[in-house]
Parts: sequence; C-alpha cells; structure tokens
Amino acid sequence: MSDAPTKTTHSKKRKKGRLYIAFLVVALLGGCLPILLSSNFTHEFSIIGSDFNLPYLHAGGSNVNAKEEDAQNVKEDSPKDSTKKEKEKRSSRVAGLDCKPWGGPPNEAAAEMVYWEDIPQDSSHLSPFYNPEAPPQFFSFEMDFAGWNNVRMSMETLMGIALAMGRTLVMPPAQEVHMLESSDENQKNEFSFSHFFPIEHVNEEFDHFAIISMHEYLQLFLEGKFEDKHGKILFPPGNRTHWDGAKEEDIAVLNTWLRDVSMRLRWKANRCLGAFPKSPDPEDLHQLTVDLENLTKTGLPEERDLINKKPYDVDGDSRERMRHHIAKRERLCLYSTKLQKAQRVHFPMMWDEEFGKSRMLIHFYEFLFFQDWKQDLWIKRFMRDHIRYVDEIQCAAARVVHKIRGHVHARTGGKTREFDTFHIRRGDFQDQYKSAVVSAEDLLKIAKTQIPENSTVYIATDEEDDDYFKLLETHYNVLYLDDFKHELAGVNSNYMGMIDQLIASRGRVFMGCFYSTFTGYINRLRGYHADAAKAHDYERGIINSYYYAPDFVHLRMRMYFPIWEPYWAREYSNSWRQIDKGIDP
Ligand SMILES: Nc1nc2c(ncn2[C@@H]2O[C@H](COP(=O)(O)OP(=O)(O)OP(=O)(O)O)[C@@H](O)[C@H]2O)c(=O)[nH]1
Ligand SMILES: *[C@@H]1O[C@H](CO)[C@@H](O)[C@H](O)[C@H]1NC(C)=O
Ligand SMILES: *[C@@H]1O[C@H](CO)[C@@H](O)[C@H](O)[C@H]1NC(C)=O
Ligand SMILES: *[C@@H]1O[C@H](CO)[C@@H](O)[C@H](O)[C@H]1NC(C)=O
Repeated sequence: MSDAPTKTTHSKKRKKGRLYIAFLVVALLGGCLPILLSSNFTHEFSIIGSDFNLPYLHAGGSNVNAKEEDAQNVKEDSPKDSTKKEKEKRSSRVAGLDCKPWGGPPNEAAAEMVYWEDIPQDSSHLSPFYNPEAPPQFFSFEMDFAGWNNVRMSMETLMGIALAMGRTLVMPPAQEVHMLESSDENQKNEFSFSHFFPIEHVNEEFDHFAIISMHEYLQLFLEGKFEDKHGKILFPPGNRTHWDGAKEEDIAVLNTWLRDVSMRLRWKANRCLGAFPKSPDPEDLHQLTVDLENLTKTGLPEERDLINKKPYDVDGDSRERMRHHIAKRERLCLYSTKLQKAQRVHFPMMWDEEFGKSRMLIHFYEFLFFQDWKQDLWIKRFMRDHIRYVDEIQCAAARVVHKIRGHVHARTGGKTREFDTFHIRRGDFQDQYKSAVVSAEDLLKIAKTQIPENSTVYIATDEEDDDYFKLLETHYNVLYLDDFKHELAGVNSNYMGMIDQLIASRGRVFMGCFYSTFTGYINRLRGYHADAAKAHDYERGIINSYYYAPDFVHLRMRMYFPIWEPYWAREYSNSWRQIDKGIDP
C-alpha cells in the first residue's frame, strides 16, 4: 500500500466539482494575525507577539547570536523570576471548558467533552536538549499539502520534534492549503491555525518552549542575529519579513532560502524511528544504536508476536519499549550530536521525483521514540492537553451531544442517555480504498453485531446520497449533523468535520473506517477519554470502538496492537495508554 502518493492524488481529485477553498494557516504571533476572518469568526485573539514571555526576547530581544563566544557572554535577566510571576498570572485558559461565551450548552453538560488536563508540572518540564544558558535554537518547517487531517498529523509530529529538541518552533507563514470545503460561496475561507487549536496559550503556559511566527523569526535575521559559517550575516530574501498570504511561488522562494540557511532534517518518517537519547551525553546516543542492533540481530519482532499480548510498560525499560515501537523500521533517525549543535534546523516538505521526497505523514507518537519514558509521556500529554480543538468547536459539538442525550432520554422513557456513533467514509474512498467501502446491507450486518436494533445512532459522514442510509434507518433511530441546524447556527461551515469528529467521539460504541485519518483521530480522542475514566481494560489501552470495514480489521481496537505499517491508517493506544503515569495526582 503506497500511502503518501495515494493520499495526494486523492485529495487533488476531490477538487473536481466542489468548491475548494484557500486556507490560510498559521499566522498567529508577532502581531501579524491576518485580518481576513469571515464574519462567522468573531472571537478575539490576544495578539501575543510583543508581550509574551519568550525567554530570550524578554531579556531585551538582543541575545540571539550564532557565535559561540558571544553565547558565553550572554547573560539573560533571569527568565526564572519573570516566569514565576507569569505562573501566578496563568489562568489556565486551556483547562476545562467554558461554553457560556459560545451559546452553551450548560457547563455541566459541556464537561463531558473535556479529555485534556491542566498539569502545572508539565509546563515547567524541559527537554534535556534545552539549555537556558545558551542562545535559543530554532526549528522551522513547511506545511503539508494534503487534507485537513493529514495537515494536522504532520503539524503534530513537527511540533513534537521541536519540543523534544528543546527548540523554539517557528510556524510557517499563512498560506494556501487545499483541504476544507465551504458550502457557502460567499463565505471567506481564510484563517489561521489558531482558529483550530489554542496554540497561543502554549507560550503563556510553558517556561521552556515557545512558538513564534515566521515574521518574528525573520525579524531576528533582519536584525543581524544570524551568520553563516563564514561569519557573513544572513538576511531574509529581499529583506522581506512578512510572508503571510504570499503567493505560492513566493513561499517557495522563502522555503528554498530556509533550507539553505538551516541544517536540513532529512528524516524519512516511514523508514526510521525518530530517536531521542535521554541526555546530550554521547554514551546515551550510543546506547540507542546498541539497543537497535541488538533488536535487529535477534530479529525484529513480527506483528503477530505482539498482538493481543501484554503491552509494554509505559515506564519500562527502553529496549522493551523499542521492541513494541520499531515495526519494520530498521534504522534510527537519531538526534545526533551534529543536529544538537545546529542553531537552526529546518524540515522541508517535498514530493518531487527529482529533488527527493520528504513528508511527515505519520502520527507523532509512531515516529518519536524516547529513551526516557518521562519525555515520551510529556510529549504525548502536550498533544492531548494543548493541541485540542478550540472552545468554539468543542462547545458546538457539546450542544449537539447534549441535545442527542436529551432526545435519547425522552425516547427511552428515562432509561438511558447513551447513543452509538459511526464515521462512514465514502466520498473519494470509493475510488481509493475499495475494501473500506461497503454496501448498505453489509453495513447493517456489522452494525447489528454491536448495536441493538432501534437504538439511537449518530452518523458522521461525507456521503451525500441519503438513499445509502435508508436501510439503516429502518433498523435504527438515525441522526446526522444536519439534524442540528439550530445548535449549529452561526458556526463556520469549515468547522463541521471537526464537530462531527467530536460528537462521534462520545458514542458508547463507535464504528469507523480503517484507512481514514478522520476516523483515526476519533479513536484517539476516545482513547484519551477512556484512559482518563479508567474505563474497562484501560490498562491495555482498549476502547469500545470497531471498524465496519474492511472485514479483517473489525476488532482491532478491541485488543492490544503494536504500532505497525501503514502508519497513517489507524491510531494506536500507544498515544493514550496510561499517559498520566508518573504525574502526581
Ligand atoms: N462533516 C464531515 N466531513 C467529513 C466526514 N468525513 C470526511 N469528511 C470531509 O472529507 C475530508 C477528508 O478528506 P481529505 O481532506 O482528503 O482527508 P483527511 O481529512 O485527511 O481524512 P481521510 O481522507 O479520511 O484520511 C475531511 O477533512 C472532511 O472535510 C464526516 O464524517 N463529516
Ligand atoms: C538587507 O538589509 C541589510 C542591512 O540593512 C543590507 O545591508 C542589505 O543590503 C539588505 N539586502 C537587501 C537585499 O536589500
Ligand atoms: C540484548 O537484548 C537481550 C534481550 O532483551 C538482553 O538480555 C541483552 O542484555 C541485550 N544486550 C545488550 C548488549 O544490550
Ligand atoms: C423503538 O424504541 C422506542 C423507544 O424506546 C419504542 O417506543 C418503540 O416501540 C421501539 N420500536 C420497536 C420496533 O421496537
């Protein structure tokens, strides 16, 4: 199964006959948030560029220098004093969920959406490669080019890499990405990444990790803070620092330049494990290679040797964790001493026969491997607690879930509030993944194995032909997003896929489609919920989910599975199982 090229073509294909929108991603800091928001996007963003507590900028903004001698002379005003104050100020804005500003539901009802946590000790935790005494190091990257869930996956992985490296993350400029479709031609469809995830709070909450905009980064170049290896000062192309909304060919100029002035990260996500030693000590690096050699010498485990066996201990020996993680990748992409020393590292996004292929179509936890289990769980919690859909999306989904529960309660004479959910992916899958597309008869057959007749079933789907569901509707009380127009009035139509995901994540039973990253994310959210609730069999990472297709994967979420190829096709309990281990309650 060749993954990435297929994904690219299928998302290109979808352009046909549908309104494809320009999608501006990621321009949140540095006071350069584009004022291009549609009238549906009415919420205010705090512009953080000048006042957030980026340790080095805080110390006067002039401490960045590529020269090592200068590095030794840099004395920062203790960032610690200021972060202590910051901490007191922290309002934990990512914690909990307050739906009052978003038109409900009541917060008691909204609470069930919350799987994320506010863990103060995570905010002060740091990567072993972060050195507060040295000049900051940077990590920049280019946007993925496929559908929304692919963009999210790639972004999570690259964020995880920056966090693991202890580098300041530089967001790419706002640019067009083809992915979502608007049903309303009059609706403006340009927005920034912060419309989906509350990433601006990361800077408020973290002491040793910061996210800056490309504009801020280039400003540092313009100020002469960086030199090449011959001591020549590096300037941005044309001395331009504002690239938000730039034309595709201009963005290409910027990207080419970034590749030239940074150390390129040449990691191939599907071929190696992104491996991080527990410290900069070369001995630890060496140990990782020894461990891998040892594993390959004795023969990499087969998938069937691990399926449904005892899972590894999340706080266990790193060799055992590697055994469950390595799959068929026989190489490590090590955070080598050379990479550790580079001040600027850049990940290019290329899909080009001539210039090479470089893409991160993988889930972050499948790619990243940590010798130190605490780093591993810290980064997993970062994704759970910070990279979650914004309140507006959460609350819209919460209103629908609240309505469904009320409806079920009334319908069953007060017996239950539970409902079951599906994600039925058809659309372009009918050409691409035939085995994952089933007839209405087969769908009903598989539904009946887990869901009693006449239950209330919520279906998230991209199928536009209502006839397909007629059969299911004769056996179940079926609901769709379209049935909740009142709850969704005024919500941007580009949020609908994400709202569908969140609603589906709340089903008692969930049935999804293998190969769909949209389904995959629903399962991850269910995993977070199940782990937090210590649901039945949570120690093994089991969730109450099934695949309706293809046949042979029906029960795969019901047992322990090691990470395996194709990496994008599903999500694994590796991302949620016992991720709070080691955190004081
Ligand atoms: N509202 C809604 N939209 C859906 C649903 N399933 C698919 N879609 C839409 O179709 C898109 C999927 O097509 P792509 O953008 O090519 O891919 P993707 O988002 O990476 O997801 P997969 O192709 O499923 O892996 C989603 O992003 C949604 O916009 C659904 O259940 N509800
Ligand atoms: C960019 O600015 C620097 C410093 O002001 C100047 O020396 C350089 O010539 C400029 N480069 C371009 C292309 O304008
Ligand atoms: C190799 O792996 C085996 C089994 O896990 C272990 O007992 C042995 O100590 C390892 N050897 C080295 C050199 O790490
Ligand atoms: C379906 O369930 C509803 C509510 O529980 C009930 O009133 C109705 O009789 C049921 N229909 C069948 C065919 O079981």
